[in-house]
Amino acid sequence: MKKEKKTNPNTVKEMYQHAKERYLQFGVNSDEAIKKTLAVPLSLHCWQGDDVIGFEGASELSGGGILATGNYPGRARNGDELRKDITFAISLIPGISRLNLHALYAETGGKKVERDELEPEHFEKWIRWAQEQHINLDFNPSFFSHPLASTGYTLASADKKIQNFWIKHGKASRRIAAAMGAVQKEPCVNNIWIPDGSKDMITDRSSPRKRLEAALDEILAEPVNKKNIIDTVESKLFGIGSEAYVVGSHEFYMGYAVKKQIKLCLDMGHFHPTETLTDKISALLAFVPGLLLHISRGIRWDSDHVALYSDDVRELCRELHRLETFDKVHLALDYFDASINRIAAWIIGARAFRKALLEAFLEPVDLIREAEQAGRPHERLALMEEAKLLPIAAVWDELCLEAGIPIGSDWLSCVSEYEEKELSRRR
Ligand code: RNT
Ligand code: ZN
Repeated sequence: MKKEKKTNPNTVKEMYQHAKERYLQFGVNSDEAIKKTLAVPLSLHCWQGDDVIGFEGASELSGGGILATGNYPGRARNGDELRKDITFAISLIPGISRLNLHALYAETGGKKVERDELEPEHFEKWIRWAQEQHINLDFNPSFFSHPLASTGYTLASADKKIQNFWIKHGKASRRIAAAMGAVQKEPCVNNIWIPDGSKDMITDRSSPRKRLEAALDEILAEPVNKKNIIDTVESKLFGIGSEAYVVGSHEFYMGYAVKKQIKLCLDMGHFHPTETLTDKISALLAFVPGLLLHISRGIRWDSDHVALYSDDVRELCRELHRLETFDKVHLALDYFDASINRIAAWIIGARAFRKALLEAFLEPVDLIREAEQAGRPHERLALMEEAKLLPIAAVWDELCLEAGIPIGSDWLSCVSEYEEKELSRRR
């Protein structure tokens, strides 16, 4: 028998009162934790809505060492559909959302505009939508899915013509990001990630890196109003087709970000499997002005599975809270799964991240620190363990209720309805 599944708000309220008391025993104010959780901005990646295809007329994501697999029906095919989907997804995600755009998502009104000639006007519709929705935008130049990226090298290319094209694209993207930042309340984060690398051994690992450094220097030399844009650079361990060598490795960009005093982007899927971002945050913040974190899930060869309420994400949020560093760290989702309902994929990842944040703000960190400082490591460990089983679920439900978002799995029926009414018509 199928049971009525809708959550009763009165039950949520009642459960929350008990949970609140329980947290108070640990010295934690859960009302405050809810407020803090809702206030942290999370940038949703536009590219989950269409499998990183964009609006240039391509039929699939190509090259760049990244891959979207699956053919779940209902992919957004143009700006209007994508905006509709994102607006809908955001209505089921609690807290402040931003939107992260790629240059591929320019709308040029049917006219072919090369990437090195893109202008803010090609993002007019996005900018207007963002203002209507009271959402801030972030941006990324797109160095993949393009004939001039087919050699596997873009900014690090030895071919001057190719390299120059991408430098111009990098500059154009910064102008676009700065224009977005100028009309919104907060700066636009502009993240540079390039796929450059080699499938097999190469003898000269140095020259491409020198070329990349020079190209980045040139891009960043372009004058823009620093109040409107935050520059970040993203490293990678390996990609499909760049298994043996990646020009923009972690060490490369760490050095570069320190040299230029810009922010560094760390993607959860771009490190060795036993390496986590958690331990890198405080080390890097000693030397760079801030970080952008791409929330993702690596699995085997793929760095881009839907993010979950996983140990990695939970540890990361706890660390951010313990360091009280939300002013320096920007957070964004980055994954693409074309094998499941794409809107659900956004919601699953975003809600998972928010849950992890809530858990972090609910941690009895003062008690744990006290034990640590008093030299009672067994108590520290015990408290960390006890904290895991505190009634976070009741607080999460209350958070959703306060945010006016469906509680528990109630959002699933909204997605089914949207699928039936909207997505199923996209054949
Ligand atoms: C690729 C990087 C990069 C991309 C997006 C599409 O491995 O993670 O951030 O996923 O720019
Ligand atoms: Zn990334």
